[in-house]
Amino acid sequence: MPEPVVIATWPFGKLAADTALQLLAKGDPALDAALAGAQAIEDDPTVRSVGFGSLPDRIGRLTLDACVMDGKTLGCGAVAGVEHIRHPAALARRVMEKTPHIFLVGEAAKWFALQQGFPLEFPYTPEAIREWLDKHPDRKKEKPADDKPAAPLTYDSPVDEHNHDTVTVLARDLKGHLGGVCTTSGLAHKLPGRVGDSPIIGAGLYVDDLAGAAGATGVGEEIIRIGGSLFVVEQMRGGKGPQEACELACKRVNAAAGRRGVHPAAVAFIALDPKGAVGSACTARTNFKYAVARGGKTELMQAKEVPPDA
Ligand code: SD4
Repeated sequence: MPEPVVIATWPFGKLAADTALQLLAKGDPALDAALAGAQAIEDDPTVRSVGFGSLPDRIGRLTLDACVMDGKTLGCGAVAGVEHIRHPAALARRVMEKTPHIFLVGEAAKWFALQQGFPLEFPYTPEAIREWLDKHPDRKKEKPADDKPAAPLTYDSPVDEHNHDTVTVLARDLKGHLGGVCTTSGLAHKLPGRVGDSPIIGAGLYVDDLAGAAGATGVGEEIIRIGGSLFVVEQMRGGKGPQEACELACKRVNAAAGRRGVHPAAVAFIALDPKGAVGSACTARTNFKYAVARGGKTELMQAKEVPPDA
């Protein structure tokens, strides 16, 4: 019988991996287990980049993105830019199961959530608001200095590249099927309306029982640019192992940055193949750690960095 395996991004992914492994051991399907793992992180208010308690965008609105994918059927669902919903990954799953579509966004995704019985919530925590205000000192003032109108929003200033801790959870169940979930609040201080890789099937996540599963974290623009997770899965379909597949994706990110004459952004990939082997790699100075759960225990691993000249 196939051994259950989970791989999840970042040290906080340990909770996701533990949670998912327990369910897999009872015989739950891979997607159910991955979703429960991801939801444990969405509910953790100390994680400021996923679900409840995340950091808002540039104008102070907290919007969430997520997607799910079932490796047996290639069923998938996604939501982006959703406000006031605590569990966007579960909502993405409803899109997969209850609609003929794959991707719902913004207000309409929220209406769908309400129609599906999800509660409307106010997922802001005092800690997240305080941290947000520290980056936006002008917003602390009751009125702008000298009564001048506040400066308008600019569209060119950088986002916070250091808050990039999406949780992606990939799981293999006792039947050998694969499932994956990716959920995030996106880059902190992002422009309103900005969507990263995380809810995009093929960018933040891709899962196919016949080839493997992959997920991404980091600066989503660079992951979308190379079609990151699908790229990793297609490498595995072509015979590469999960480790090499992730390293090749990082090389793609590096090469794409080189073509634009910029330094590669912080990006990381995780992968799980149909036999249960795992791999991970990241671009230089990303310092990416991930959790792997199997055989009743969960370990934190350090991903191999792929320098620009590799
Ligand atoms: C995004 N990839 O929205 C996400 C951000 C993130 O770890 O935190 N990734 O670009």
